[in-house]
Amino acid sequence: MHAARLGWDAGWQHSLDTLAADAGEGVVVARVCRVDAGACDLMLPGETGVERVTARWSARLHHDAADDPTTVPATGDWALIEPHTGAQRSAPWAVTALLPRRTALERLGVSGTSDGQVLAANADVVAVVEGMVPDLDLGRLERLLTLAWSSGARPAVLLTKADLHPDPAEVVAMVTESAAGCDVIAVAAPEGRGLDEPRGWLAEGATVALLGASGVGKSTLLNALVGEQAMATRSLGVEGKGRHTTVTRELHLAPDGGAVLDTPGLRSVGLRGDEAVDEVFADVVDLADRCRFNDCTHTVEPGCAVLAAVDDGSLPERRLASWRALEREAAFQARRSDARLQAEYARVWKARAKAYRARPDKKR
Ligand SMILES: Nc1nc2c(ncn2[C@@H]2O[C@H](COP(=O)(O)OP(=O)(O)OP(=O)(O)O)[C@@H](O)[C@H]2O)c(=O)[nH]1
Ligand SMILES: [Mg+2]
Ligand SMILES: [Zn+2]
Repeated sequence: MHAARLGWDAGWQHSLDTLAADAGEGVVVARVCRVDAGACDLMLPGETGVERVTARWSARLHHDAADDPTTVPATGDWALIEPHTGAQRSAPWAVTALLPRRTALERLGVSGTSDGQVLAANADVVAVVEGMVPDLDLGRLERLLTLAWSSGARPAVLLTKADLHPDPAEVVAMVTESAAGCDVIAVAAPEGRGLDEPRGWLAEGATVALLGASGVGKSTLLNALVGEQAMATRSLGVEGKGRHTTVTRELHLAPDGGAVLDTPGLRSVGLRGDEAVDEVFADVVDLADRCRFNDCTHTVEPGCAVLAAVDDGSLPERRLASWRALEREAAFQARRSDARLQAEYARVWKARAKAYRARPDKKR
């Protein structure tokens, strides 16, 4: 069955049955593999293999997106599409609904509002990619890991360019301290080193999203994993700050199952406020639990276990500062965004499913 090739399983079938038990003829479910303004490319299981089609948003999707931009189809989404009435040749299909997401990798919207932007939908693994050279940025890694944990997917860290570093094992050991609870893997793309584990995730049918700054080697990894030049990578000699090689988020099928979702390097990744900062800093949170005072601010208090750990060198001061900064940012955004709006997220999905079932234009 070609649908399984795209990540379809019994859970998605159930979700489809719930949403569109009485969907009309001609309704097809397909997976979004690339998003442009107002339209997207999707992969759908066809007679002879996976077909690719283009679809525009239906009027209802446009309407919903005005209230909440996270409801716009994102790469990795499962979408219901229907033949476009008055078929435009450019896009003969219309996206009418999305299946509720299992996971969503989100960042604060670029406009600086509390609305999020979905970078990847329905990823099973979010791999934070960081280069061992020239400069491994631990603070950035912690920030991206926070998003990865909050997505609901399994987080992992891929440290690229291990072939250029004199002691990759040392880097892995250092990063492991900042990435409790997830695999930290050294990768050297030219030698094919470190690819067994990601290949294992793909073999299980997982969708793996690659997240990281520009130039760290995400598209190089994608190409190594899908075994072709699926995505252009930066050529030698054009290395430089501020240059992005990948500009779209794209989903690519791996040869033996699973899919890889490549993203453009992010310039800024603001937190939305509801992220799992504590997951990334479990070690600091553990220490804080052992402070003498419940409301310890870990600045001047006697009996502060956090400060004691910094003193004896077991907690790097940099990590404490990073935790503080991300906590502050998350708390600030949480206050800004209407807490009730967040809680209504699930309600909105439900209402949308109901509206879809009750739509007047339903074909019989
Ligand atoms: N030596 C070595 N070079 C690598 C490795 N991974 C990536 N590179 C090089 O790093 C440069 C940037 O790689 P890309 O894959 O284009 O980086 P990217 O993360 O996709 O960048 P954006 O698309 O701008 O976000 C290219 O010149 C790659 O050849 C690696 O493991 N070892
Ligand atoms: Mg790229
Ligand atoms: Zn304390």
